[in-house]
Amino acid sequence: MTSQSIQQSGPVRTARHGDVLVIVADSPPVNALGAAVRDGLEAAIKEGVADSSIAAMVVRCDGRTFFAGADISEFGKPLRGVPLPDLVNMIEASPTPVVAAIHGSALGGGCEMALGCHYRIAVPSAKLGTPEVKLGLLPGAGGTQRLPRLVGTGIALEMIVLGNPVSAQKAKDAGLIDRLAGENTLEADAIAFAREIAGKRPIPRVRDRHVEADAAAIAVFRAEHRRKLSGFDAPEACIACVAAAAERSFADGLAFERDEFMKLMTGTQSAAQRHIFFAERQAAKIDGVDPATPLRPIAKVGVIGAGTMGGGIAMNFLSAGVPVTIVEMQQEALERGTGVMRRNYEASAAKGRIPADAPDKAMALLTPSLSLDALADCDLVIEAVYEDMSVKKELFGKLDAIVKPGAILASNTSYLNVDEIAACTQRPQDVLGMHFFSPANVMKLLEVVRGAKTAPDVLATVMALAKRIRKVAVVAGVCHGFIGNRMLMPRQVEANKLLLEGATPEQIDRVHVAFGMPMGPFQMADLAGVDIGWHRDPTRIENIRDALAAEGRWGQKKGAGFYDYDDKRRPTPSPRVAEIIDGFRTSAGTKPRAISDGEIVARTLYTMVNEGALILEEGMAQRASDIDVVWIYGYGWPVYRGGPMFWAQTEGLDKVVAGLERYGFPVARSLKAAAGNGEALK
Ligand code: TC6
Repeated sequence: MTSQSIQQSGPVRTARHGDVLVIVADSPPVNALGAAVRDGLEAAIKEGVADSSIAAMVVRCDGRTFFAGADISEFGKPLRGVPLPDLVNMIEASPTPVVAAIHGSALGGGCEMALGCHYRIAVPSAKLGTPEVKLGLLPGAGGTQRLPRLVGTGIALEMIVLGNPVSAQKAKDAGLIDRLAGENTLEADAIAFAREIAGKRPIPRVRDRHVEADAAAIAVFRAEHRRKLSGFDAPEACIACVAAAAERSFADGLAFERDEFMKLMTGTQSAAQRHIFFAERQAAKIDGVDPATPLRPIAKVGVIGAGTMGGGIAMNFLSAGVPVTIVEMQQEALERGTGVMRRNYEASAAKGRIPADAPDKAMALLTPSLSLDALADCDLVIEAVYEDMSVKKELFGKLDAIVKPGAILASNTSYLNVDEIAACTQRPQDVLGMHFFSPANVMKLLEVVRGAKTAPDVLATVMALAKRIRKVAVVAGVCHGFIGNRMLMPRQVEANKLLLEGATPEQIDRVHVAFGMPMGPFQMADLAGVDIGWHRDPTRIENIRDALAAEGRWGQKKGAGFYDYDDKRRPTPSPRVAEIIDGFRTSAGTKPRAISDGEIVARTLYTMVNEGALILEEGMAQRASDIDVVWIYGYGWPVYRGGPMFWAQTEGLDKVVAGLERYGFPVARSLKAAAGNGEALK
């Protein structure tokens, strides 16, 4: 039946299809449930309820997705319009049945809205989820009370506490949706479904259901995910709410959920996690480059070097369906490298992370070669060879003569001057840095290094490509170590000085781990290899690291580094390392003193913030939040602290400045000014 009249209330309109009222929200880009949408929905539901000729209602969205959640940009601001929990309750209480018709993603408040509806139908490609926990929150519009009642404690824990969405099929199997629609016939199928259920009584309401308490499932879940969730406040609150769904009445459960939600909403963790949500999306925007800049097509990629880095880089593209030509100097190295890639894929398939046929599919897109000439028709070539300027210069000179005009040439250097590399070509406008982090097929961060002459469309193309290969990319300027490694340097220098002054590797690492870092500087050195960057002359011992390297204490791989390791790679403090450190103290005439944890924080973490401020002053990062993104995605900075620049803000910039001054560091001008004015670093 065709629609008879259309009513519009802000971003929400209604259309009558006989006795079914179809309510359509249209609020690009993702139909977030902002005040105008909520008010429009409330008005539309009221319209349907008030009209006795309406037997059922359908709620759906225009655009690319069903409601992707509450509008995060409204959080922390005064509430406008009908609150989302009230809207969901009102829909659930409607005497006229409501069907949620889902495409794209029903996330967070969007999923909770669907739970308030009486029936749910979704296209097969749809996803449903409650990712609030990733924003340091919980599903605070009744989601923690309704979801367990509908799908049981086990699946509710997975969805609410881990924040992972489920496919429409899984949702159907779990009872979260009632029916699958045709991929392209959602509205028609939803209307037909609405007619089918229109007369059914009683109207099914999730609030009326009961879920059995399942303490065992909660205990197992907690134990299984303890490590992953440690340090975060929201997961525990989510678990408590899921437990409450079984233990309390619906009304009490809702009240409990509200209290827990408000505690999280007003805490620093959620503020940090929401900051990162927007920071990540902001990072994709390039200052001074028109977002409409036409991009260069990238259909084929070349990678030079089939070592750990080159192989990992190549895998990103293969996994995204982009053919790769990989070049090595020797047949043996080429075979070893491609063998490692295949084994990595197979290990992922064995763990069920990728489909069983994915390794063959990916590897079929790979062309191994011993000749640079094989790169002639690539649209992008990424060099991942030994970190040596003369080697890179020679290589880029050769590439310039081989690779087709218009192709982009990228270096994976971690420190070297991209402008100097670009100058070895006739096309410096086509050259930039693509600094991947190891393991390159896993780590999400990509620093895209903009050279002095890099063309805007080259930069824009690589930033867009990063999204295609599911990286979080950040634009960096040309400076030693770019953003991340440059900030690592003062931390490293201070950590080593602290050892000489009286701290132990264990103490410094403990402070960093307690802060939330996955490991401390010395644990990291042992994992990466104490010999990395070592001059390889065992007679030249200038610092503790040289002494360890000279003794073959190269870290975990040798069973000894800053720590001793057993055969299961479990670390214990090393008496030998203590002896070595003592030796350095004696020869420097240093009397060890007790070092406080606070001093370690100031000297290893405040100094990073200071370096970040310098990076901003020099224009080497576009914005402070980009620096935060680098540290979250490249170095495991705890997301609930929002990255170093955000954390400095929560710590108090004046405290950071005072700490730096106390230990004699020259404070960056911008940091001092921001602290003085009570402003944020931008
Ligand atoms: C919640 O629901 C709490 C409920 C309890 C209440 C009591 N709000 O990611 P994209 C913006 S908490 C505001 O690039 P995609 C985003 O910033 C929420 N804005 O797109 C970006 O803006 P820009 C729970 C939002 O296609 C633009 O939309 N929900 C929101 O790669 C495009 O985003 C979530 O956590 C929002 N909720 O991915 C879901 N969502 O263009 C969060 C997006 O100005 N969203 N924006 O930079 C997502 O996961 C993804 O956006 C996506 C689409 C999967 C929906």
